[in-house]
This record gives sequence, C-alpha cells and structure tokens, in this order.
Amino acid sequence: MFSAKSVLGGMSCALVRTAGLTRTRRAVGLQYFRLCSWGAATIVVLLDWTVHSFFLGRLFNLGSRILDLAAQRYSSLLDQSSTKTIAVCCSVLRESSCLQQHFIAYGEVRIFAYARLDCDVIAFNIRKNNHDNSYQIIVMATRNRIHQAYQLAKERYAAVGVDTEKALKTLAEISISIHCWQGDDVGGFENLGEQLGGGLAVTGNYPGKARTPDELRADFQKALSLIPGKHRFNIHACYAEMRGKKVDRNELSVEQFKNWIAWAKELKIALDFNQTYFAHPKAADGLTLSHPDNAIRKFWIEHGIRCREIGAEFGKALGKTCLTNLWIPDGMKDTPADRRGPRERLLESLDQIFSKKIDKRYNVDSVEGKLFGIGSESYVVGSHEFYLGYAVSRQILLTLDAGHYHPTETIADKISATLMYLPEIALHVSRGIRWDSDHVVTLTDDLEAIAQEIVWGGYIGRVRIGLDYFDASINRVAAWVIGTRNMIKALLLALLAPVGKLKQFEAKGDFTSRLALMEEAKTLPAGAVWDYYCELMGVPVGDAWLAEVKKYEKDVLSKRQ
Ligand SMILES: [Mn+2]
Repeated sequence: MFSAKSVLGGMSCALVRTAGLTRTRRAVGLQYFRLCSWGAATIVVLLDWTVHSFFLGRLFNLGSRILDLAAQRYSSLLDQSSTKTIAVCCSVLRESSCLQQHFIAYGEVRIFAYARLDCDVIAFNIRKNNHDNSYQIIVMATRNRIHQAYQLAKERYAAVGVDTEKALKTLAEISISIHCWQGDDVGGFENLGEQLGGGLAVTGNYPGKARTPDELRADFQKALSLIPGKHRFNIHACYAEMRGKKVDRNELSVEQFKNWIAWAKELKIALDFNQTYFAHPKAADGLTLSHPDNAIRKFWIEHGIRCREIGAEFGKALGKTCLTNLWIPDGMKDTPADRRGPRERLLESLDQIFSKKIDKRYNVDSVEGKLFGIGSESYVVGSHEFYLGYAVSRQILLTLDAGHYHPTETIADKISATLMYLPEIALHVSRGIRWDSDHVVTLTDDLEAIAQEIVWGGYIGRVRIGLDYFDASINRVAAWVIGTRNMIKALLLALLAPVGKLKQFEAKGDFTSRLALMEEAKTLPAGAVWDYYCELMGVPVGDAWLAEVKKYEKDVLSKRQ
C-alpha cells in the first residue's frame, strides 16, 4: 500500500511506501497519488536529488543519471530485488488527464515515472523502514507559476468565448512535416560531389553540420525533444544511404531507405518524401523533366516513379500516408524564345510519372511551383499557374511554398481558393527575404495569416503543413526548433482567436466590432497558454530549450570537424 504524508509550508510532500495495489485517496492536508500495481515488489530508490522545472519529457534524459546514482548507493539492494522496478513519483493526482506514465528500460531495471504536470518537483528523497525493510520515497513539489498563469489566461479567453482546453487538444493533433535538409544544408548522402545547383543556395558556415545519416537523425531527435507535439520527418531522395553501393536516382528503391524507416518506426513518426531534381550531373544545365533530350527526360521520369514507390513503402511500413512532393528547378536565366515547348514536355513527363497507380492509403502526390530561382530568373517551367492547372485537372495535391511567389504575395489567401477544387493541399512554410525563399520561419503576420486560414477556414485535415527552409549561419538544431515552434505557436494563436464572435460580427455587417475585437484579441495572454502547452507536452518552456541546444553543441556538434 502507499501511504502519504504532507504538508510543508507551500510544498506538498508525499511519502510513499513501496508495494503493489492501486489506491487513490484524498484528505485534508494530505495529498495522495495513485500507482498501478505491476508485480509484487516495487523498489523505490532515489536519493538527494534536486531538480527544478521538472518536466516529464526530461525524465527520459535524466533517467539514466538517476539510475547511476541509485545504483551506486543501492547496488546491493538492486541485486537482491527480483522485480527491480524504480518508481519516480511526482506529487499528486488531481486530474487524470494531467497524469502521464512512462516506463524506461535500463538494463534489468525499469523506472516507472509518474509526474503531475502542474507541479515543480523540488526534491526527492528516500527512507528505509527498518521494521519491514521497505523503502519510501519523498517527493516535494509546488504548484508552479506556469499553471497559475494558464488558469488566469483560461478565464480571459473564456470571457471571449474561447475554450483553451479545446484549442490545446486540437493543437496536439496537428503534425508538422519537418524537413530533413535544415540539418545538413541540403547536402544529402549520395556523395556525388555535385554542386547544389537548381537555383538553390545555402549561405553560412556554422560548425557542426550533420555529416552522416546517423548524425542527422541524432540532431533531429534532439530538435524533436524540444518541440511540443507529434510530428513527421520529410526527407529528400538524395538522403539515400548507399552503404557502399552506388545507386543512381533512376534506380533508387526502398533498400536505400531502410534505416530511415527503421528509425521512424522506433520514434513512431511518419515520413514524407521528395524527388531530388538537383545536385546531379543530369540536372547540371538546369533542366530535368522538361529537358529537350529524351534520354535525360526519361531518366528523371524514372526517378519520379521510383520515389513514389518509395513513398508508398514509407506509408505501408509506418501506417501513415506519405506525401511525396515533386519540385523541379527547370527554368531559364534569360528570356526564352519558347515558353511553350518546355511546358508541354513537363506535362507529358508528369503524366508518365503519375500514370503508375499507387494506393492512396500509402502515398499521395503533390506538385510545387516556383516563381524564379538563381539562374532561372526569367522563366520557370513549373510556375504556379502551370501546377495549379495540373493539380486540379489530375486531382493530386498542390504544394504552396511561402517563399515561391512575388515578394509581397502571400500564400494565406490561396488556401481557401485552391481548396475549392482540391481535396487536400500541402504547404511549404518558409520565409522569403529578397531573393531568398528559405529563411527560418519566424512568427510574422504572414505566418499568422497562414495558420488563421487553416484553422478559421476549417481546413485542419485538408492541409498538410510542411516546412522548407535552411540556414547554415546559425546552429542547425536551433533553426529546426525555432521554425517549428513558431509554426505551432501560429496555429495556437489561430486556435485561440475568438473567431466565432468575429464571424458573427461579420455576418451582421458590423465590421467595426470585427476590427475592434480582432485587434484586442492580439494581446490576450496567449503566451501563458503556449507555456502551459509546452509543459503539458513535456518540452522546455520559454527559451529553456536553448540551453539544451547549447549543451548539445558543446557535447556533440563542436566535436565534428
Ligand atoms: Mn518548397
């Protein structure tokens, strides 16, 4: 049985005895928590260990450290125990939705962690009961400020008809497809020795870029641990792992992506995919699917089909439909004499690529246009209008890249327009600056407008939100974290907006009230809700994630030469 005892000033202090059975109790001055039975003996071992801002997600990182400490001090005990389970218990159970449980395997020992999310754990301690040789742990916790601020925010939002709990529930269900290429400056692992090309350019030389697939995966996992929610990983064909055997792009198969699948399975994340029509000798003159040379065109058509097949394998293996996105760099630096020919050839190539029937449960296809690239300033074969027409007529997805339009043209307004004719679209959220289409996503008005259109238009589930940017001048893990957290923040802001009221005003023709409320809503306490969400999802609150990235840079990235 568990017994508990409290209360020290503002702290609640639970004293827990080891044993089996489930029990929940509540009494004046006493707060209890509940543990489920899982075998006869539960050994609870923790010693003088103090941690502030304790979050569930971090427990995974701390788990082995705790065990090291525990093992040192209680090694004989662990040797004797048959069950070898360690319980780490944080504070009390108040709302079951607040409670999560995790098991961490550590050799033969398992940590069982119960944490309450609205508390900071101040300290753990352990005490041995000499009379029956059982052990107790003491957990001290305080209600934290994040929770208090959230409660106030919740009330403010309720006053304008917004249910913050519902907003957070919806937010947790939205997955962002995070692009792999931020991690290594669009390098890939084919080692062809080719320039990036395709009108793409990565500037900056920040140390520590991922050099191998394992490094890229490790870096991304670090980023993922600092981003709230469940997300997807989006890889390009040039991230194939050749393992000593050179396979050209027209012959790629799932073989070269087995490690990616195994890794994604382990992380329980979905994969998205992209054909790679750049950084290759057959793309060196800036033309691929619209190339006048039949042989080159055929090569790239084959590549397109192979990638769709690989995408389907991703979908099959991971149980989540893969989006395979097609973008080509084809264009001309100067005024073409023939704009029509390349477009006719591109259309024919695309039709051949998409003629292969692939089960939509496993893979769906999208096409992405662009306005211009470096070296293709005057003409891009796959322009917006070209692909809009193509996607609508073939009923495949259209990808709107925020950096692929005129500098003052935004994609937010295109969402409801294109979804009139397409069941689904994809986004490449990015931030265009001057000639560059790929700056790290920041929380701009443009980004907020994109999120508002998705949420306010009722298009969650019809818009596959992906990111597409790369910055080599700052820490790459941080770039992932900043951009993705901003995307999620923008969605939260849209979910917290009093859109019901705004639409009512609009329907009545009361545009004064619409504007007034829209502006007032901008300064409602969304930050408190965001902090709470981060804590709820077990990731660092505020800029606390930065310290983790800095530590990772020191321990891991800086050692890469
Ligand atoms: Mn893009």
